[in-house]
Amino acid sequence: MRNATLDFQQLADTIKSWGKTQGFQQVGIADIDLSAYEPRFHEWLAKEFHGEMRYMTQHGAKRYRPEELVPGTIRVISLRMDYLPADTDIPKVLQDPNKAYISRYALGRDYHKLIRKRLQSLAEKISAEVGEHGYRTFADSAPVLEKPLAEKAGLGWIGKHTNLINRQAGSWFFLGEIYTDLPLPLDEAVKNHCGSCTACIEICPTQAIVGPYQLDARRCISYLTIELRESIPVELRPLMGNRIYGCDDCQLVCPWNRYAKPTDEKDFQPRHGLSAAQLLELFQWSETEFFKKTEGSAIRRIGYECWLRNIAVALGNAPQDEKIIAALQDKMMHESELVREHVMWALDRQTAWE
Ligand code: B12
Ligand code: SF4
Repeated sequence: MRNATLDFQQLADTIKSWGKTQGFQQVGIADIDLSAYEPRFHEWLAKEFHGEMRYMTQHGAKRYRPEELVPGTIRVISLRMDYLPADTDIPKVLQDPNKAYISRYALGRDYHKLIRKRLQSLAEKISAEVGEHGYRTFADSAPVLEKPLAEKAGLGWIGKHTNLINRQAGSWFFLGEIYTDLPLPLDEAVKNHCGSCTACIEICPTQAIVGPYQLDARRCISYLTIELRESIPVELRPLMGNRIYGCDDCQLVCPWNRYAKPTDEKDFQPRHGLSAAQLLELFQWSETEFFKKTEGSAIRRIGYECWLRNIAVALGNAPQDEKIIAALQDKMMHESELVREHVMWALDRQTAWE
């Protein structure tokens, strides 16, 4: 039974302070009307910007109608968790073509499980306070339009690079949600502060931001290195540089990230020296080593084949080097056709000068 004498304003304040004790930096509350975002979502799909991410086309209206995903939902509690580790010396790694750039969100433990566990604890605390209530927790784990919900909940605005930006915290954060049937008071959306800045659009190595607020995922290095399981389009490979897992360029250049604070979350700290590893060292990991060293990390999801594929592209982009040529030659007969094809491409680039 639900406690009939609830003060929902007080409950919302309490949930926000509990959210902080669970390691979230901000909590906001939105209603479930995403009708303003629905046509844009359809446009994005119609242009095929989702590429091979078929999961974006499935689930019908559930993605933009929360009450269809979880019947009874009337509010969404949206939460932000910052992930930027301190001292990872990003420019130094990005500018060293022999080093592997891994996007900063993926250096530590996989955020999906961690955030859902924290959300579950928070939801259980709410249950203990209010009695029975309907809820479900998400962290990039279901058809949920996380950025629009967070924008409505006042956590920030969707920037021109399409990530959510917060005036005090930049954009280096994850989002998570609790869908609930509690009639909590709503937070107000904040204004968009991108102004006339187009730095993210200009810096994108593959020109994936085809217009303000419009991302053609098929060109985005994050998609190419993480989501795509096939051959990387040849014309995009030279533009990827040394980015072997995800990409952060559009966030790095964003002026609002001057205000981002590094996380002290233990689980988000870099593991196995992945924040500045040598490409050659990672390329030489055996499959067993790959699975051992990526245990509990989001990187594991791409599998060993795509790991080698991505590093081969970066080695093809590195300056000519005998050691690189030897390492590539070593994998010319790899059992995976995908790996062989990217290794041959890289070898052609490495030996083009001879
Ligand atoms: C699919 C996906 C991707 C795809 C596509 C990205 C994208 N922009 O959609 C790829 C693989 C490329 C990707 C990359 C990354 N992702 Co991602 N991704 C998702 C996922 C699963 C769905 C996003 C989605 O719904 N896309 C659909 C399209 C239509 O959305 P959209 O491009 O944002 O378009 C909307 C708005 O821009 C707006 N809009 C469109 N046109 C216009 C025009 C105007 C004028 C206006 C005002 C608005 C507007 O309406 C659209 C509909 O809502 C979410 C998790 C989730 N369930 O939400 C994580 C998520 C968005 N990703 C996240 C992260 C961290 C990343 C990366 C930074 C990872 C990395 N370092 O490599 C990059 C960033 C790349 C980038 N510039 O966006 C975080 C973002 C956190 C934040 N601060 O915003 C999320 C929320 C995951 C999480 N739980 O934390 N991702
Ligand atoms: S993540 Fe990289 S490739 Fe993708 S839009 Fe941003 S700058 Fe471009």
